[in-house]
Amino acid sequence: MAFNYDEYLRINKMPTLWCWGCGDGVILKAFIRAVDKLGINKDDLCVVSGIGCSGRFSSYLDTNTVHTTHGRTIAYATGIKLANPDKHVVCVAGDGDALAIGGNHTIHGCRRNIDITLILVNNFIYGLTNSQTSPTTPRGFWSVTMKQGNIDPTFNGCKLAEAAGASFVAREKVSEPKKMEKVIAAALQHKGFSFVEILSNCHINLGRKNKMADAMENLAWIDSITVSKKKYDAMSEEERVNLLPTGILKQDTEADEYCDMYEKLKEVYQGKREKFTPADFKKVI
Ligand SMILES: Cc1ncc(C[n+]2csc(CCOP(=O)(O)OP(=O)(O)O)c2C)c(N)n1
Repeated sequence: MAFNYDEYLRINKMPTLWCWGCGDGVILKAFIRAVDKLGINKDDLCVVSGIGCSGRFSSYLDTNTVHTTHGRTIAYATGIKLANPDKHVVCVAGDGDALAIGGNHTIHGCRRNIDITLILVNNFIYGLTNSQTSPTTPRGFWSVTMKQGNIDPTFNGCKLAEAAGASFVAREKVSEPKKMEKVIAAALQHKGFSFVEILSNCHINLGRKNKMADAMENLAWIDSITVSKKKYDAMSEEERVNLLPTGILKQDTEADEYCDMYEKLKEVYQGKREKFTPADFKKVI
């Protein structure tokens, strides 16, 4: 029997505001299937989204949701997670949201290794506001703010997350919905900051002006710039240029998680109060 998504959706919000063929719907469905497969109770889940097309996740999902300000998902999610360390807290944000205006928050979420999953929906452009250059817009691409071609160097979100200290880093693409579901499930199960970049199409605001007339052409372009981690690892530096590896790129299950450390610190401090010494701190980390 076909999977029934209704239980996880706010049906009264349907149809979505997403353009016909947008990858956001494919990601939403993969996320729902991952949550269902893991048997996560809707009451034990909180989805925090920013502003943008991807920000609509919190409108459509029938769970605890917060639709926050542009670029601030991690800040809100950090508070939610610290107050509810036993809940799954998931951020959904676009490339503009998580890497431009919210880049600082993303870096520090990764650095703290707080147990939050960030699903970065990378469609290589500011989608909702109609085609401004984002940190992932490829060089030479047309955008409404760089009509002669984008000259900005391109950010690699996964490399950034890895360097900043995220203990789980993965990349997938909407043309591989099953793999995407698996990677999201692995991220939800991982304890620590999990950074999942999903490469998605925006054939309306990126594609049409960049010789990709429809969703399929946009997806074919994404296929042309991606390769599995296994193949990528076997390539020379020269062959890797302009290619993005997909799959789980990093997973460290030993790294200290922020809420755990915070709880331990609280426990030791409460037993000691003003008698708390640096030696007591050593019991925490
Ligand atoms: C503080 C602030 N700055 C700018 C905006 C305008 N704004 C709304 S969405 C958006 C960009 C969305 O692009 P992205 O984050 O890549 O998400 P997408 O729409 O592509 O999913 C911008 C600039 C805003 N709402 N708030």
